[in-house]
Amino acid sequence: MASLPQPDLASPAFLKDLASVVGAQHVLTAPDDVAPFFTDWRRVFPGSGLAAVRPANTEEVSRVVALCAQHGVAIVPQAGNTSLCGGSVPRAAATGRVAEIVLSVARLNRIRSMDPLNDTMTVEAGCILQNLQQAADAQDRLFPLSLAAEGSCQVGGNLSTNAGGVGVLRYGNARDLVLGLEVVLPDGRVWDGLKALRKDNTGYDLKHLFMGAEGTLGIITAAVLKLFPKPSASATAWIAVESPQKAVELLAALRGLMGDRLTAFELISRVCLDSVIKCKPSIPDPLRERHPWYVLCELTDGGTQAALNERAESALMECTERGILIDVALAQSEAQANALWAIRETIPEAQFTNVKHDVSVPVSSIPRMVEEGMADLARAFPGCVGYIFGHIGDGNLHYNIGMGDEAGTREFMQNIKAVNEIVYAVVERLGGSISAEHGVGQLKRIAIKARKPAVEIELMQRVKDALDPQGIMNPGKVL
Ligand code: FAD
Ligand code: 2HG
Ligand code: ZN
Repeated sequence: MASLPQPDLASPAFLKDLASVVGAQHVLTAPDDVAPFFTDWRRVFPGSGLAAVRPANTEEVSRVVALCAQHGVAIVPQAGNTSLCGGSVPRAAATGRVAEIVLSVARLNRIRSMDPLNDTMTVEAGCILQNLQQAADAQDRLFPLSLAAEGSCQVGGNLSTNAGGVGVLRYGNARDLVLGLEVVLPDGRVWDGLKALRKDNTGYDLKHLFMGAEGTLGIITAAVLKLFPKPSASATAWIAVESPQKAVELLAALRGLMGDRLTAFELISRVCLDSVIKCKPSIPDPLRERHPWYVLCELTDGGTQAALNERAESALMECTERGILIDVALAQSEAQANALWAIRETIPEAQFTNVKHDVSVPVSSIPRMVEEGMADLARAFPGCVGYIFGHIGDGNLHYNIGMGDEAGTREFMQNIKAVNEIVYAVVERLGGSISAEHGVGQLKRIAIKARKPAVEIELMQRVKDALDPQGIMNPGKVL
């Protein structure tokens, strides 16, 4: 295992050298300036470090990394800083003797090229996801990665976490949307792998090492992303179901009836809807009656809106007749569809405080995950509440646990380890994963070590040591 570097801590010469590369105004050290870079989105992993450094381009990233390698200073790559597992911030000073900087890629925010005929765009790591969706749209194309943080997360972070989101069912995870990468390696060299090819079998597919590596192997500075035809019609439905079992049956039925048109399929529990309405009282309940579970579903197609509406209505009617769903509201306008999606996108904000999990199990095991997990939790913590929702089309549940009120939940959070153990045990029993999309970061590194086969951890460590022998890339994350 690589030993952590012995840095010449906060050497003024080092900071001066950094300033000579990126400009003094882009080496932030004042407490107020660094605070947004050293604290995570949920403010549960406060960290500390030498500086936040903001290079403007790949060459500057390369020179900053080379300087860090020379001085033995660790680097925390950061994009939009929306990580939910403490991956994007330095660790607390208490954890060590390691000097760390945050290297923000936010200024690498150019779209280098668009090639609509090749259905690709080459973009820099600091581009905000929503800006990329809009740029694709302007070319009459779709970039399908979509998540509630899209207004602030950046594509370098999306690729480094292999983000999921609401379009995975049809378009895959972030790594499925990439053809090529440019990466600054831990010694400062640049790997130009910006190929825009759909077929290239010339050896190991190295780009996949860096995607999902959470900044532990190098810094992604640019990527060639895949574009897709822009759907001309979309139908959004808010559907009440009796149970997660019925939701899974509905998924199978709609896939059968609608095929690939089924683009998003999100489970939302009633307690989640209640928490959203509490957080934003202007949000209306889409259906008149209360129901225990809902599915937010989106269908997209290339034909006319009328043709898709007709298909969607007939499929939903059939599911009602077959007793799979209880009630449904089909959006009649874009504004209504947006209002339904606003409910879904508000959930993370409404669920700011609780014990979060982003687990996955085979889709067929979703009902058992909900029932058995909640039964085990209720035995250990009577009165606990499952704020359960998520991307069940991908077998991915956000299995967030709290008490009925904020004060109780805050106290309950002291049991985080015991709660995790219970949830992870059910996940393991069902052949699942303890992190389907948010990644490992600081939060789950001990947990994955205990759960993955020893040989898998050893292979991961060997890859890490081969690429980052000094151990300067995002230490204390993932491994
Ligand atoms: P950051 O948080 O800055 O970084 C994430 C990780 O990547 C860190 O380990 C960091 O060190 C590393 N990293 C960042 N940039 C680089 C780079 N250029 N090179 C190498 N490593 C780098 N995630 C999902 O998968 N699906 C969701 O639906 C989803 N919804 C979310 C909703 C909200 C409201 C929030 C706050 C988060 C959500 N997330 C979701 C988690 C998070 O947004 C995603 O993981 C996102 O992809 C992170 O992007 P970011 O730009 O914020 O990266
Ligand atoms: C989502 O799907 C995110 O909205 C966040 O992955 C999940 O807040 C959460 O628990
Ligand atoms: Zn999610």
